[in-house]
Amino acid sequence: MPDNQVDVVVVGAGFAGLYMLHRLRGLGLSAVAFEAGGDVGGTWYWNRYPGARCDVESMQYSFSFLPELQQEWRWSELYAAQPEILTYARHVAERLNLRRDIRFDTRVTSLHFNEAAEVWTVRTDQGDTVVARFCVMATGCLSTAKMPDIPGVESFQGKIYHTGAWPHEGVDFTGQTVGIVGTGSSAIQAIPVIAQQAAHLTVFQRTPNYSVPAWNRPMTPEYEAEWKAAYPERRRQAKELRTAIRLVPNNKSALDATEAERAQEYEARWATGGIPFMAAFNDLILNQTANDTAADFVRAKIRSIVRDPAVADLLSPKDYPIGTKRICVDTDYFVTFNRENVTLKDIRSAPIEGITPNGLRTTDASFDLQNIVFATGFDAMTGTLLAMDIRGREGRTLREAWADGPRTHLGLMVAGFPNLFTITGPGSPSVLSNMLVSIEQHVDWIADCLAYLRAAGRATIEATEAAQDEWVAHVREVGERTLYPQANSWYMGANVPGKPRIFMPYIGGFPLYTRKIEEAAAGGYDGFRLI
Ligand code: N01
Repeated sequence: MPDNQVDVVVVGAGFAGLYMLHRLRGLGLSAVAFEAGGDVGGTWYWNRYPGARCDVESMQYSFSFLPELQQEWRWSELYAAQPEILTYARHVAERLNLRRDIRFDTRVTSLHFNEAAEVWTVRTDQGDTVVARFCVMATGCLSTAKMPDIPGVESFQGKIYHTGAWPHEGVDFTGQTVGIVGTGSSAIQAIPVIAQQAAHLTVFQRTPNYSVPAWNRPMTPEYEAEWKAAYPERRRQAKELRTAIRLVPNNKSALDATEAERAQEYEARWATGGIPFMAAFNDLILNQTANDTAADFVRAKIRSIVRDPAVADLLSPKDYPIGTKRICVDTDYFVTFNRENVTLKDIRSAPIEGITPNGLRTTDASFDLQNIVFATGFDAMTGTLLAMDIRGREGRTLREAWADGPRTHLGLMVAGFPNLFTITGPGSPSVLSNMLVSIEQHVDWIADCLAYLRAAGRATIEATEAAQDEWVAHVREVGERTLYPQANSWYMGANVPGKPRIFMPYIGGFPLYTRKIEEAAAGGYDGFRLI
């Protein structure tokens, strides 16, 4: 093929892009991946803030497709820190010899479908123009960092950082004053570490978050051996659960338990820590009264850890159900507020007015700061896709197609955009699941689909409008049966002004979703038009 023609363009070289490239090679298809970063790793390339680590256990937050890889690789901690996960991604790229097909420091700017030739023309900010039959968007769900629009930023004489685009050389806050804006998962990990370094840390909090301890610890040889001996079985068990994370669910309603039983269950889960806390009962995200019991438990824990009752009260979420914003998992978060050098500032009652040359001003006070860290999150799930000029049939843009919120069929394809696939797209379990499991699932589905098209002599595949309408309605209906829509979360697009307020991921659970996408494929790609 000429240099500028490939079978498949992959956008992104995080875990999704890496595995996609590997599968494409196996199919004998030519492919090139474009990656905006200077190396592989995606999320783990950009999010280098102090304390960054995964909150899914490493034995599970890892690829399963290569049995030798999962046997050989050794994680040093229960929850690996960012540098180790990045090293793992690099190892995968090298072991599978993937780098030769990746163009780094290259951002895709546009993808246009040519209806006559049935190909995509892909352009990049480095001047590349590549023609491909298929495009796979391996662009991640949390890859467009969101800086709030605060007046005066340009006047600030100190340093400004965003957790999602942290300097590679690291930052030394020793002896300095630091302000951090935001109290989501990123901030909750960064705050305890920055507090140990900085002379003084001020935390600007708009909405408090529920957080459960990680109890992170070094990996023991016994725990590692136990997992490795049973890997295939444990991976299979994980896929039978809603989140595709292997944990022990309790199939009982919180309301069928006595107060003492509830207390015992929550205490036990607090003591083991992490995301499994939300599996304490089967109705925590479905029933407000059930949810209140878990929320009350966490609020009581906050009161028991934080010495100043006024600070504890401020740190206690009150106006949304637990778990409806992503549950946070921390190491020493609440106890950090007992430190002399940490101040919590409530910016719900006194919002930030502006950044000044020397710091930050709220409606009721001024703060002298040498550094401001924005831990303000991402334009999640759609931001990265919509930042590119994607045009399908009749020149229709993805922006137009998604003007009222993202619309996909099965989170895998968009009607009107033939041969363009999304990995962990909106409308799939994605961010509600173990991302590595969902990534492998989508990559395998797409690879199998491409093999099918070739065998069947078809040039294009496209979601039908009718199937997409039905799927979008189903995703919405299932979402509305839960408590999720009650929170101003990034799941709902609520953190980006003007973004349609829609619950974007699919909450039907990994097993049900698996059944649906497998049935579609087995039925000759039901809900898709093959030409
Ligand atoms: O972002 P967030 P994140 N003025 O959107 C506040 C994954 N993750 O980077 O809630 C003032 O959750 C905002 O306040 P509010 C995980 O899925 C995983 O922390 O909108 N404040 C909120 O407190 C996670 O959910 C891991 O009122 C503003 C914070 O900034 C997702 O990434 C680690 C503001 C943003 O929280 C995103 O997490 C890290 C403004 N203008 C992240 N705008 C692990 O695996 C926003 N905020 C452990």
